[in-house]
Amino acid sequence: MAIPADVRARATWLRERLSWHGYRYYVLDDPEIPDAEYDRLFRELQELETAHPELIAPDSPTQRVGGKPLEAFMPVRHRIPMRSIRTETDTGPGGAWAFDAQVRREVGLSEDTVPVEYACELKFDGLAVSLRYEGGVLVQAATRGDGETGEDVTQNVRTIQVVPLRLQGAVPEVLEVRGEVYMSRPDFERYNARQRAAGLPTLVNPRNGAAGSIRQLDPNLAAKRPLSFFAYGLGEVQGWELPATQSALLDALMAWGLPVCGERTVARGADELMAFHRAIAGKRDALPFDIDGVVYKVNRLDWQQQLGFRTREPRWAVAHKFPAQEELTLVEAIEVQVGRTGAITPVARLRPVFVGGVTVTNATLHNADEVARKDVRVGDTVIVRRAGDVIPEVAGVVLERRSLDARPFAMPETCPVCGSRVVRLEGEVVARCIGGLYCRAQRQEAIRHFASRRALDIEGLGDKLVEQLVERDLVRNPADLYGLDVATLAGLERMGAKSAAKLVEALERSKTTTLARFLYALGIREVGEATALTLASHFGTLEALMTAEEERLQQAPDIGPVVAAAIRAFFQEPHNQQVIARLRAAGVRWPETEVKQAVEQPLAGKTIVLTGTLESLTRDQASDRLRALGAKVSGSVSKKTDYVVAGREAGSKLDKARELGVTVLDEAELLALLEA
Ligand code: I6G
Repeated sequence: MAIPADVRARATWLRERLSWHGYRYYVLDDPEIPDAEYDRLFRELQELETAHPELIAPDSPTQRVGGKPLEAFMPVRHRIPMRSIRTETDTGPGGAWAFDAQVRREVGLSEDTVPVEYACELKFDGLAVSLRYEGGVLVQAATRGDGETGEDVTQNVRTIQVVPLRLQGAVPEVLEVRGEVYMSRPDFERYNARQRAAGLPTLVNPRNGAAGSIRQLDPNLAAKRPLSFFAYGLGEVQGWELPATQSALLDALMAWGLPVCGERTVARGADELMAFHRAIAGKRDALPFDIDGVVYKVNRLDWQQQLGFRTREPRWAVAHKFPAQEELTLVEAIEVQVGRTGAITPVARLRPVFVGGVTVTNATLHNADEVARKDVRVGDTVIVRRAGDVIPEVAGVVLERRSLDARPFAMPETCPVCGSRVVRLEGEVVARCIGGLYCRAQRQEAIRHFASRRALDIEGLGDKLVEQLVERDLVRNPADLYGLDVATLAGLERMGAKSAAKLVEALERSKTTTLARFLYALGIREVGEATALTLASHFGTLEALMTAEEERLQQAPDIGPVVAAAIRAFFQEPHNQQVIARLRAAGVRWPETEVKQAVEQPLAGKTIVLTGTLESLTRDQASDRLRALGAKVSGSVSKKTDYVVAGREAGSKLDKARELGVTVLDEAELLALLEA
């Protein structure tokens, strides 16, 4: 039966709109319509295609996942070989100078002529692929393989949302786009957290995540591991005249709707190459994906052609490395730490190793299941990974290096600190010491948490001091802190009269706080910073919260039965009630005006990012005050950010704000906003 013309037209319109909105959402991170509207259009197209299967086109957004599992990947011969790029391992300026000198020599430039122009890009830590578009439609995706022949991974690459199934605008007849498939760090962390919770194997690093997913024979499984893609070059092209430069080529790729990384620039001469290297090294931890260096390419394509190739590598490009984010080291011991809630966490004590810019000596192993799953043993050689702001991790064990006397870990049956029993409740992955506040480690952690920067922020009350205070039984709970005097403190190790006096002042200062910080500081199970904020603004007063029944607690946003039960149990405990009463009697207080309904909050709905150093208040203080006025304070800049507040030495976040056209405020403007 012929498909009515209006149905066909509607399907075409829906496909185009969905492709456009997918591009806005995934590539530009700047959606034009709400998710619910996108979902509605998507469902409408799915329904039309189900009713009229003839309407289904390979570039339909409904067709990203759906292929059958493959028996094997078919070989794909690259019409133009996929080269790898030479790596410069000298991570200092020598790397940039050597490359510039080689290029100048080979293009025949003398010392005193103008500097060579380079396109500077990032060296993504992923998997190289080639995407072939014919008539603007994605027809094939292949891995690099040996450079001459790769594997056909079209089904899996189609599941990557940022890869357009159809290019936008006037496109060449044939366009092969070369680039890198990668897994973002947040996606990697989320994936591993889910796997850990389900007791399943974790990924060693995002690169393995990307490679494993691309080489997955079942595209439905591949789609479950979210991947991304950046385009950086071309293979075969028909029906398009190349522009004059690499940077213009990248602009053209972007105009066709392909994702090109925004962290790129054009540099002139070796010093500017090095400046790019330094700038990116400084931002590396803040990027949402792993890179292992930067790439310099001679910008003029005619010079690239003239320079040609040295065996397999282009002479016109080089990857200038950064220090590694993964290294090998030895597990010298596996010990356990007792946390604030009694959770017993195995920790690997490592032979010191420099990785990701710091010397790492410890890495958490999370819990006994994780140790068993990774099969980490004392004496093993392990891969340590430290990337981004994430704490160092044992990513995996090098089994070939295992010696016969490597010793497996066993969870202790009693707490190494207080000797109480260690139990693991059904359904929990964590083993806990049942000692409660009898356990010195738990007391210590509770005090440390209470004094921490984001809680009552007691300056000068460091870990060693807390340890002494608890060990000497001077402090058993947070309220005892406010009974300390200069004479007692001055008698402690490494404390003079001056630092003792300073600490007493800091204790005094800490008494003026916010209800949200106070709630967070109490260390109630399940109540982190965000929940504390919700509770403070929902209940308004501590008394209202302390007397609320579970049902009433669950009326607050995002408070479910588990959290409600934990809060209720905490406040019903007489010991906790006493500590709270003593804290209040000692003078711990917060402004009653802190709590306002959303309508009265002048910054409700605004997202604000703070960057750089502020002169008149700390970033935490600024965040508190902004939140109290209803703003959401975020750590990263996107198109959805309303303001970026830039203090002294603001870095990449300020650059990103300017790039995205987000309003930037200086400190004076921030203060005006807070006062208003
Ligand atoms: O492996 C690579 C990573 C990044 C590249 C590359 C790149 O540009 C940003 N560019 C080329 C030309 C090649 N490999 C061969």
